[in-house]
Amino acid sequence: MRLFIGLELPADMRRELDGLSKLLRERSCGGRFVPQENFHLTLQFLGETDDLAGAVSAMREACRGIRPFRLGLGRYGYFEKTASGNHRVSLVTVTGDTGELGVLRETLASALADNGFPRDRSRFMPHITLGRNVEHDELVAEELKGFPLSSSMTVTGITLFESSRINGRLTYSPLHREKF
Ligand code: 2AM
Repeated sequence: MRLFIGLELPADMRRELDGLSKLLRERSCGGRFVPQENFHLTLQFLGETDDLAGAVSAMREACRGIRPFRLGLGRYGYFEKTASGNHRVSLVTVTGDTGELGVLRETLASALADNGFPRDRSRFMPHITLGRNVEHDELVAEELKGFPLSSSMTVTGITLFESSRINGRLTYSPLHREKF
């Protein structure tokens, strides 16, 4: 199965992101957009693996020293090319206790390596993906960057997701939640 570990986002935050995503759809041509229910923040992509027990054990180890922390939505941006091989990722940055988020990602990366997963050496650039290969010009990017985003959340745990197609729809199913 195709697995990744990330943060679930509260409904009000996903609604706010969907407002920005609607404007992005109006102002751009083409691209694949993430539906509101799939918005999340990826901490570690595991890829194809059946080692559920190893992933859960790494999550448990990683969360041991972590305390709840706050994150908020930053603003619209995009990467031209990402670790996942997409040519352009339209995204929203995050604000708040990003230092704590970085520590969580690091401890998770180490715990996964200790549990036999390949060490992920890619640079962590925390973001929430809105769409892939979405085309727009700089003027539109400036307008989107001005879109007001104000919701925030307390992060109290991490989630192991399975990514699969159910009736043709890309679905992220939570398999395990580890609280801290
Ligand atoms: P992205 O949003 O930055 O593209 C589930 O597929 C999540 O795992 C996506 O949000 C995606 O992050 C990330 N992902 C998918 N394929 C990946 C890959 N090959 N390498 C790294 N991350 C990947």
